[in-house]
Amino acid sequence: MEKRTLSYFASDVHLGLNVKDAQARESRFVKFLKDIPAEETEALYLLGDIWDFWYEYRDVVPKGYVEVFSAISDLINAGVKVYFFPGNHDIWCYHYFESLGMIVVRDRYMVTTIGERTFCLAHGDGLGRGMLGYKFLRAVFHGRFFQVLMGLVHPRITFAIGHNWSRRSRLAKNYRYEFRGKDEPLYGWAQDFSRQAQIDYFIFGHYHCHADETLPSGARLMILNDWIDESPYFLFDRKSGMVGSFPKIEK
Ligand SMILES: [Mn+2]
Repeated sequence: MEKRTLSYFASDVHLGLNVKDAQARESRFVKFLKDIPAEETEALYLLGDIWDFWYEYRDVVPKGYVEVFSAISDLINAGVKVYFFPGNHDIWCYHYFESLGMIVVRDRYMVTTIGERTFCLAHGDGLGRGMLGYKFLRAVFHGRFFQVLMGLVHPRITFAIGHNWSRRSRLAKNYRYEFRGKDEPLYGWAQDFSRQAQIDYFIFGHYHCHADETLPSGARLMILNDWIDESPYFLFDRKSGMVGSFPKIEK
């Protein structure tokens, strides 16, 4: 009997974002990683925007986050699979995360079976109808041409642009999103998807709010909140199913 039965899901820690207590947020994330019981855990899914701005060059990576990388590395060495889904803030990772042993998922979403349940996992940006301007930008940012061009720019400029962009983001202005349920394009996307494929759980980040809805198909759509004010994660146990969200969220 496999003794690793736990899977953890977290997203949108936005490490490096200078909002509220950034250092305390990083410490909370390190504590979360260290508290994962490695011998009982099969996987940790980091569903995007773990960094507020990540840009790596072929031979140069952003400094800092030593404890984060060390905690992730400890989990990997203890046999936990650590998946990293680049979000819209940390898409510019190339080889560094893989070199640490993380499994980087570059597809828009990943379908996987854990125990007897099927999961569809993604950061969640650019899924659903509309958002054509956004999808275009996303394709440009992910494209080779843009990446080669950016690689020629001095880090001081790249990071100035990145941090300026992040200061202007809605998050920095303490904007709170309300998930609009069935009016949300993502909701429609998940509903359509689960008509073609048997999915038990959709888990996404990106929206910076908590949501937990049952779709007409019967699938459960769960959205992870960000780490600005708390340290949210979902936990699935092969033995007992979806244990739910932590900290407990009142509906
Ligand atoms: Mn985010």
